Amino acid sequence: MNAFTASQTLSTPEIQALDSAHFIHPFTDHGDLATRGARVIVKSEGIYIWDSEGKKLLDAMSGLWCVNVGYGRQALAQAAYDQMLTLPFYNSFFQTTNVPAVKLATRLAALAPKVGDRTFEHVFYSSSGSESNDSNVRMVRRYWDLLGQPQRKVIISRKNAYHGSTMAGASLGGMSSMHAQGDLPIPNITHIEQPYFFENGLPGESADDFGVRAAGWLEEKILALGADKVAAFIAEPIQGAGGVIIPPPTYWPEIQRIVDKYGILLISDEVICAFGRLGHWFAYEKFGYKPDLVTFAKAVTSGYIPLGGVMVGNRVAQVLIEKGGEFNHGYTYSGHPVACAVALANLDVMEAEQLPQRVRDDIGPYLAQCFESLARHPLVGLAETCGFTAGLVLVKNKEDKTRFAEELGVGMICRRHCFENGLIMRAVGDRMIIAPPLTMTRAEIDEMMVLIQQALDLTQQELIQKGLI
Ligand code: PXG
Repeated sequence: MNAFTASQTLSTPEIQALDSAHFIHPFTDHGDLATRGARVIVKSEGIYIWDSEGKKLLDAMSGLWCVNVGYGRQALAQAAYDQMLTLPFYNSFFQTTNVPAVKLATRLAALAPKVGDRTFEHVFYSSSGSESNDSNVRMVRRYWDLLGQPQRKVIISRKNAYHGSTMAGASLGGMSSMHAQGDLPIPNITHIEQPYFFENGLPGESADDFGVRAAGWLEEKILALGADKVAAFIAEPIQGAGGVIIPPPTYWPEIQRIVDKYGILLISDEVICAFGRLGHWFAYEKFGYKPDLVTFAKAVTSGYIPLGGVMVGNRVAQVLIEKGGEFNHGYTYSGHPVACAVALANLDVMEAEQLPQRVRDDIGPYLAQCFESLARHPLVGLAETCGFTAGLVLVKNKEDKTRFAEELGVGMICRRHCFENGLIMRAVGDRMIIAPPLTMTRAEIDEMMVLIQQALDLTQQELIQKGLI
């Protein structure tokens, strides 16, 4: 294909051919993509996106758990424009700082609630969730070195967790398909089983009992390793990419008891769960636990520009700052002024429209009610919500909850019907999940529910035609 000018209009097949020739996508089988051509997304507004063929889609995944304030917000674009003209970039390495980074750190410190004796007065910036979790590994190791316990190196995580895609992020994550490529995890990272009651609960066991038992796997692992070798435990408040896995209410209090007992650090990876998704600015508040480090990214700017970071709690900050000397870690874009300016505008919108409260008191409970009705669908074995995210499990037999064979790819069939019918919903195996913009009205939720219901009906029809149910 010849070179083209930036303003030249390209047809969809031309874009697809160039995409296939030059763009390596994340997590993509390119041989397969080349045969069908990538879907080209060209514009957006509110809760909708449009592809290059003019197809309108209701985006129930907020981009990728990002666009909490919805698409098309002038204030965020204006903040980026103004900041680019004033100071598009300067680093914060050599005893310099910039105004948006300072304002945002102050603002985030004010938004992160104090729990017990934990306060969050400090922020470390990166540009993504993955980088933030790499920083967490560096900070945790530095913390224990400074306290004279360098043997405390092991970080415990969970299977089916997602903590990013860099070497440390993918190692912390518990996705076996990622570990299988590239000799992961790196040393001193280990995983326990996830708190997934639907899959791992025993016959007759209550969800509450399961929650305590699942947290107990952490204590077993600590004892097997030797408590003096364990540096930290990292977990998502609810697992997002793993399929919106919501732990029973007894899980987090028991985890807190265990980390306290052995003095290990607790990292709450809130890349998906913070900024209103679960009805609070930060999700640890909802579950009432006391993290030492809180990872954030995505919705801090509603995805309008890359920004991530870590809220550093007082326990770690005191050691790093008071005993630390120079911490030899940081990124060119730590505290990027444009990203921080957009984040400030985004937080203004969230505050003005009270989005966390809206999720907690209005649209979250309404979504829960809608999902209760969805649970009656013959294909649905479980439907659950937490704040403004939800998951449902497609089952072959509703009575005994028999699952479909994995190779049938029933989740992907449902996802195809969603797309063809104008809805973006994500499939994680046979768990169908959503995390829509927090600006959705009740009428828009109703519209989404109709599309979900239709996709389930169409999936059911296809499975009947194929003789699979
Ligand atoms: N932690 C958590 C909890 C995440 O969800 C990351 C870290 C990594 O963030 P970055 O910005 O480096 O991508 C994430 C990212 C999915 C999906 O399919 C989810 C994520 C990323 C890509 C796909 O649900 N979450």
